[in-house]
Amino acid sequence: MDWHDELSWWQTAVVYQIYPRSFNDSREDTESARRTDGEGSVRHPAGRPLPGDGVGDIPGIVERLDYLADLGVDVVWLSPVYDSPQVDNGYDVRDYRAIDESFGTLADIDHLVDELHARGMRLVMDLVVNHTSDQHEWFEASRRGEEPYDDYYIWREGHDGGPPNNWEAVFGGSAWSYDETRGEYYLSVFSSSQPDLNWANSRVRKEVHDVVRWWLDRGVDGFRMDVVNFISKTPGLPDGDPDGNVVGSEHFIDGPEVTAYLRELHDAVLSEYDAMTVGEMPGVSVEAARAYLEAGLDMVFHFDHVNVGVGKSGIWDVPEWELPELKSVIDEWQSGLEEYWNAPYLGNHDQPRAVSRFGDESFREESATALATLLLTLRGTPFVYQGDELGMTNYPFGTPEEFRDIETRQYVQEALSGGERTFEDIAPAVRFWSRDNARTPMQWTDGSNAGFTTGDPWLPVNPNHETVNAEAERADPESVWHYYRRAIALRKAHPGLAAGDFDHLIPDHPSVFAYRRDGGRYLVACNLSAEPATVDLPWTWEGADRLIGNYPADDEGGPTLALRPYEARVYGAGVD
Ligand code: TEU
Repeated sequence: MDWHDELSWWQTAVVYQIYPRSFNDSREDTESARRTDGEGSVRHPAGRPLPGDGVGDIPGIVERLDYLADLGVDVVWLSPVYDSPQVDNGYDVRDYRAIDESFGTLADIDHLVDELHARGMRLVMDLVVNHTSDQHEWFEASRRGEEPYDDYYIWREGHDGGPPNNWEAVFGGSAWSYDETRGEYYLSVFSSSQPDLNWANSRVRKEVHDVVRWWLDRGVDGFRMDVVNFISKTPGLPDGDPDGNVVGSEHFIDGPEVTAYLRELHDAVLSEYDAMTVGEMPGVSVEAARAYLEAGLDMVFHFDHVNVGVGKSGIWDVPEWELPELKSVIDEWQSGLEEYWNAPYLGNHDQPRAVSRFGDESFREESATALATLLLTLRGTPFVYQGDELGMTNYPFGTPEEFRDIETRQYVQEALSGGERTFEDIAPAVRFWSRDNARTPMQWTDGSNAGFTTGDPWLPVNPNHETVNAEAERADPESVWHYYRRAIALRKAHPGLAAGDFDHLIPDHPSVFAYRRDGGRYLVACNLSAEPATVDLPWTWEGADRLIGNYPADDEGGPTLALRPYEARVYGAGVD
């Protein structure tokens, strides 16, 4: 069967996520430009370029497109670049039709689309429409009670001198904030500067449809939809289970109208375009995911694998987990969406670095490449997070002041507010989980600020950029970068790896993740531990070829494989 005829462009694609703030800074710091020349015009002191502003930007992305084309990725997903006060680094949108000045202009994004398309690549934007910024003009009008905006957000009277119900925000504290101007509480399930839109209001839904159409007409190729399973709330907003992890979340996750809203968005707008959609869905189950895919979404990001080992108290404990748990979660999703499509990922801008989370920093290259093998041989469309192709790791954070992320800062403040705990008590979990780990600047070179900026980077650069950087890795054929490149090329050459079925082997094995793909045409075996492991695998070894491996080949393979620490191999039988 010729898979190419069957699959849509986004099914054979490899997506690369860019966190624009941390990718590449190409723009001058206008403040320091003014400082250098008291007259306000720009002058280059003694032939030196002006320092960058320390924040990545869209022209900086354009500068690196050949790097991405060379890596072999097909689609770029940009975390939000819309106009925003940046309280949550752009996940708080002030204007959906404007670009934040720290990132560039609409002309810059048009140029980015053109340059991507010229290379046969596509652009997926982040659509953040569960909430807006509290500085969005809709919210400003809403808090003044102006029609029709008065009902664009979720406003309620207080209850017994407190908030309307017991719901908590994902970033801590009550999900309600009192607004003096309006004299009512508004709902915000992330931070108080991110008020939730009232999707029950058809005008709000129409506004979102218009935004989506506006961007598609501008030439973008799809959307990653931020927390899009949060848009429907239980009518009447009843109290949540007080023992819940995030109290009330059962009333704002996978709510009663959510699939209807997504179906409506699909039918009204998306169905007219050849666009790709992926919904980010904390707390989603396989069964709920099927309903979302039936409602017209192309893919869903679930959280079950990134939450392996996360206990009842949420993410602020260092997770303890065993490999069979991770394997079983991945199997559950691979098998459970057999009739649909998956969106595998191991890292993003909210998660620890994949090597630090699922691998081992002392086997950095081995574990980064083993994880690459896993990511790129699962069924679905894989999402590679920027820097993972270099094997970037968590940052050695020290004091609480070093963190920038609103989620981390709010947690630290809340945890220390009782006076019972010190920062050292919570530091291991904070250092492990902080979203800032994934947000340190991309490591381009071993030079100053890893070549990310000529100014002061908004977050410090990981000191390991001296060895972990794109320039050094591109010059070394044995590097993590080259392995990613080969694994991406392998996947492209074998669409059966993208679309064929997934058959889990040895599920109880404590250290080896092994599976067959595509009716047994492929065998993948990854030792995800620091100890050697020997396994017998049921597979057609006759005429089998080793397609890729992250160690030098030293045996012919099968049925008994002796795998070294974090060794990964892929075999094919009867494939070209
Ligand atoms: O993330 C949703 C989400 O659930 C995260 O808050 C996640 O659970 C947490 O960060 C884990 O530490 C999306 C965006 O990806 C995130 O960057 C935003 O902060 C959030 O929505 C609000 O828009």
